[in-house]
Amino acid sequence: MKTELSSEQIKHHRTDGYTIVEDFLNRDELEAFRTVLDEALAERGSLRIPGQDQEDFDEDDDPVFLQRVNLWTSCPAIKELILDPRIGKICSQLEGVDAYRIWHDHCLIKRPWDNPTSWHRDNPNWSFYSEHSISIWIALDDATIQNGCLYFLPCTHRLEGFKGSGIPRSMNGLFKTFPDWATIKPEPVELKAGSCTFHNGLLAHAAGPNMTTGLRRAFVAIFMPVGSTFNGIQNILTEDHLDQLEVGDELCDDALNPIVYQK
Ligand SMILES: O=C(O)CCC(=O)C(=O)O
Ligand SMILES: [Fe+2]
Repeated sequence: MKTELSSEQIKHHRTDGYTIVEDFLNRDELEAFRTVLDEALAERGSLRIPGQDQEDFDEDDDPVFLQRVNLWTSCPAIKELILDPRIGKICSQLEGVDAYRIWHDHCLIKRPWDNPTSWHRDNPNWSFYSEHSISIWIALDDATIQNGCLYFLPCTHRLEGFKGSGIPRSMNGLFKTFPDWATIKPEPVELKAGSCTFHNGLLAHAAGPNMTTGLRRAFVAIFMPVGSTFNGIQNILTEDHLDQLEVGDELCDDALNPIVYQK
């Protein structure tokens, strides 16, 4: 795992909202991860979010990707990678935050002809608000313009507070909320398998459709600063967990959201 960051990467992250780490996983690590992911997916079946009754989007006429949330909770090898403190340390260096918990992980598999992922911001959809939430997006296949790589709208993480919730159905949805952003030049990020990006949870981003006959597999993990508090949004929380939370409570369940890094 490549865990050293340059000062340029940190600077770029803070100004533009994202960082690219080439060859984050080496060939052997990538192969091993693909294998454990296949096993974890087979074990999970069609359940999208553990503890919630939501099956797949497969019934959907316009699938965007196949999504499986919180595989780390059932697969020890995924847990080992995703809770690795070296990833938490990268998040800490990029965002200038001392300590992180995992929020959740998910694998996002764009199958042949799956639709684009519309422009959206992540953090307004999560159960806490933070200017410093951050995701790692690991390419498990080469991510290309053809098969649905990510696109970022640079610097948008520093604009408009926590406005812009939801993932609009249409590509132009976010620009109805933020018309000024329609002139910001999108930056596509093609990645070799094993490379990754980190993006701030307020940065606007999207992905293209998969116009190939192969899969575009990505594994994503989301980290929240220690001390983040519940904002009333359910997101991936179970009904039981939701019943126990009041707005303003710290999200500090060490079983569900363990600390991954403390400076
Ligand atoms: O991979 C995709 O299509 C979307 C990923 C995304 O929105 C995210 O990781 O926040
Ligand atoms: Fe996203």
